[in-house]
Amino acid sequence: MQNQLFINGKWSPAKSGAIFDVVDPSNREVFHQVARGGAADIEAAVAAAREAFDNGPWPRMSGARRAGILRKMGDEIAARSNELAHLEVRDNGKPLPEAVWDIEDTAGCFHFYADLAERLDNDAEEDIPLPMETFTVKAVREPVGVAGAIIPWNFPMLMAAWKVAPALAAGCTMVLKPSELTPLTALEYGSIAEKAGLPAGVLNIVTGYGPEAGQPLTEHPGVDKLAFTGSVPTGSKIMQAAARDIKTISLELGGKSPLVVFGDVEVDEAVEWILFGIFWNQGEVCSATSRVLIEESIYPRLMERLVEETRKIKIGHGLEEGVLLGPLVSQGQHEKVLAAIERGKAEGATLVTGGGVPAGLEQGCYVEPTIFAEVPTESWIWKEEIFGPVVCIRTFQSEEEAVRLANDTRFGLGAAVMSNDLERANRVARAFRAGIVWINCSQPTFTEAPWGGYKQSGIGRELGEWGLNNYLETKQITTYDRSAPWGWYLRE
Ligand code: TXE
Repeated sequence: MQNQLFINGKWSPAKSGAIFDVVDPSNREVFHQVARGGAADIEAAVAAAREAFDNGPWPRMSGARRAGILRKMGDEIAARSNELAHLEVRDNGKPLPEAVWDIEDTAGCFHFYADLAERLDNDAEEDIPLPMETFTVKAVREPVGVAGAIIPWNFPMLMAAWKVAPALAAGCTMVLKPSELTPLTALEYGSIAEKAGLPAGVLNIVTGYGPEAGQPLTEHPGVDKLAFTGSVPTGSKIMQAAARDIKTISLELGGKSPLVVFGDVEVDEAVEWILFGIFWNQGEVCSATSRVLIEESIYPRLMERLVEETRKIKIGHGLEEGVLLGPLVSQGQHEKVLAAIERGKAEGATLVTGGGVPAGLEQGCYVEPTIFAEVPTESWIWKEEIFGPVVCIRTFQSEEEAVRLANDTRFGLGAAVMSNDLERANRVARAFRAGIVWINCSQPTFTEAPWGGYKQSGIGRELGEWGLNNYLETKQITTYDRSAPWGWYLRE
């Protein structure tokens, strides 16, 4: 387990010498300590990234050569998947099979962007057709410069990959600041980069707290682009910091995503996706379908099965066989989710099941899978992101009412609809004001497809070609055909 900062290809303690604790959420015990980076470390990391961008080989080498190194990084992640998944369970709490998915997706993300880096050798220049022959114009795509990436704790290694892989593919250099709650797998990128032969200074990693390490990164004039995944209030601060120097930004923020279930679906099919939509990764998922709208005709039967299956969910340590719900990431998140449950009760929502700390698991940050029904639309729990295993349910009578309730939110990240009538499902999918829409499922995510939100859920799209474009500038190069007549001032 690494515990130092990775700057300019070297491991070093924080300049202040400070460290912070890494806590296992399954028992609240400190099991490691890492460097507590601050403004001086960010200064060194940005200087290294700046030098690597302005004078180093990385932005200047062919896409194919960058692809070779990205592929090696992906291969190394895949080769270490078991060890990295175990580290993720210890740091974040999630069940091992879900951590294994994360690491497989992380390796896949590096392989995907390796292919796109290679394609850039042909795609980076495009001739723009003009209605005249006096000029020829090319659009040329170039790396945006030094990227600052600030990532959250819910998918620590994967959320970093969504930024590191496309940024490196584009030819950017970067400074990565992981969440203080889950710094361990992010630090492993340092040794992965070393092994793959990534030039020094291209990827720098500074662990530390948001205000101490994150903020100086967002405010640094040497950073050209900021990429952030996290909460809306922090996203807003990052946007303000970016505004001062007109940095490009991409933001992936929170959500309160709806899942609309029409009465014509099989009850058990709906139960499966409702459960997966809110309880995988302990509900600590930005796109979790945390508001479920059920057509009245199917409601009693569906609720009965939903409650029955929810009560069967095995809660426990992420390494225990068969566990589907691990502890929440931290003491703070645990308190936040339990407080939200109390608030829901006080606001008049009906607590159908769960709502507390599971018996026998008091030593960790565990919360029972919780269902609220008849949740008032004006209540806090209906409107705000809880980011835990808590689902809010209401009924609806018509398609129009379902769409109106689904869209009545300041967020717009995900939305899902289930119906046997695909025409209706597609109509509703298009009526949703959200960036990611699922039909007859909830949550499946693909490296190839665009990911991001409408409204307060963010700005820009990650993954796929969109993710690469986040890290590219477009330059226009216009060439004058000197044999053609011109002369504005120097006329004959
Ligand atoms: O988020 P923050 P927190 C939501 C979720 C959760 C809530 C709070 O509802 O309960 O946010 O979680 C860094 N300048 N999501 O406090 O603050 C911080 O160090 C620069 C949704 O963990 O957004 C961390 O690396 N950086 C989400 C990152 O921002 C700053 C995932 C995220 O932390 C900073 C996580 C500052 N001033 C939480 N302050 C999603 N969309 O997936 C903090 N940071």
